[in-house]
Amino acid sequence: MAHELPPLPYAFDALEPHVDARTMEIHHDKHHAAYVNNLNTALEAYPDLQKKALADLLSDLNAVPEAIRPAVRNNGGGHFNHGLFWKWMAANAGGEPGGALGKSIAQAFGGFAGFKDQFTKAAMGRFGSGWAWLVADASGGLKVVSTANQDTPLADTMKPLLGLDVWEHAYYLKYQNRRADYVGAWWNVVNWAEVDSLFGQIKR
Ligand code: MN3
Repeated sequence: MAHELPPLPYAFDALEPHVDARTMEIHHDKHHAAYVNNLNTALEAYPDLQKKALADLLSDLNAVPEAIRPAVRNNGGGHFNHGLFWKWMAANAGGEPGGALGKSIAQAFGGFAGFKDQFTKAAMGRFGSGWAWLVADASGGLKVVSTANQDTPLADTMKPLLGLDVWEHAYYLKYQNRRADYVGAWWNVVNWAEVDSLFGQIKR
């Protein structure tokens, strides 16, 4: 069965003014769609791999034949990361997480401000294209990490709880070279309800 582009869970302009409609349209309809198409093309001759869940493929890339491993890593990673990314944003969102998630973030990073600072540093420090992440490691501990290109934390047995796309295609139309402005504005659309839901699923 072929992988499919999930619909954006809101209108293109839902995240204005922080993330602009034109960027969302191209990002979802062109960039994410291309990852899905390229992944399906790579898997065409591998019916067994088509049946595997995407997260399973990406968690064990060494099990993917060398001939298509880079394509699966890049395009499968792109499909996986963006599928989460759309849900990590919402209109009328932002603010700070409460409950058990808020407490765990405060404990791990010395407060929400400490977390925001580490995450922003990871987003700004990623040279070229990639992602900043809040992840849970194998023992459930919270960490901030960064990956290059479309690499996912899954490959390092970490579960992504929140991720920020810092590829230029995610912000260039509105922010040009000002990644810091994009990262700063993005906090206004973070969908903490989705992060909280993922947090509830991790083993601790
Ligand atoms: Mn992207």
